[in-house]
Amino acid sequence: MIKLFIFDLDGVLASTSEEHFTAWKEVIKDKFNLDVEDFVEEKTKGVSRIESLNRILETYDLEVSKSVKEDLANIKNEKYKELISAFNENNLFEGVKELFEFLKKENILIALGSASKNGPSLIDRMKIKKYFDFVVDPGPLKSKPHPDIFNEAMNHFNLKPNECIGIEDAISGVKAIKKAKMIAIGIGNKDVLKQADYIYESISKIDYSFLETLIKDNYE
Ligand code: B16
Ligand code: MG
Repeated sequence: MIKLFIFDLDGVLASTSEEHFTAWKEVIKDKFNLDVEDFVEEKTKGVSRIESLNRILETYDLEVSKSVKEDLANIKNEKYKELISAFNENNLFEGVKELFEFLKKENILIALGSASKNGPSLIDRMKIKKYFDFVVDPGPLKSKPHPDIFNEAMNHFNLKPNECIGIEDAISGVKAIKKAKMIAIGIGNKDVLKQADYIYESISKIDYSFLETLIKDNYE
């Protein structure tokens, strides 16, 4: 029986994975006069701010000192915050509130399992904070694809992996859920999120009768 759903934020509840990548593209263009290509976006999804930067630098064989990296990460965060400064409940993806209402009716706990330090302020501004029974602080934890963020939510409620479902849009996030031995629902492209147990194009496409069955089944 499922008792907890752990939601990723960027790319699952709102479009903010795009704003994260736009901010990185601007930072790298300004610093190195280089256009980061679209295929790099997936590498930056779900991983921490500094790991996203490391992955971009690695892709283009760029080497910079630790302090320059820290500066770039800070500039990126300021740009990102500027890009989402007008975000409000209208930026929530279609079907998110309805899904939360459905889960509440089924007495399912809801946790936020985002790698983003901007997550708490964003859910506040999008007026969905009230639905969350727990918000994981990613600060001290190892970033996805490590399972720590998902384990933290599970442990907070003293649950077992087979009582939890994780919902993710990133390859690193799906890997983290599977390492935590939970059911993974992927949101996005089925050719990309191959490791997920179930894949939907978006939150609004999730089939509630299927979820009802999934919640009630016993998984070992
Ligand atoms: P911040 P998620 C992740 O959020 C983003 O996908 C990733 O691109 C970003 O680097 C990471 O949060 C850290 O975000 O810089 O705001 O702390 O997808 O796990 O909700
Ligand atoms: Mg995400």
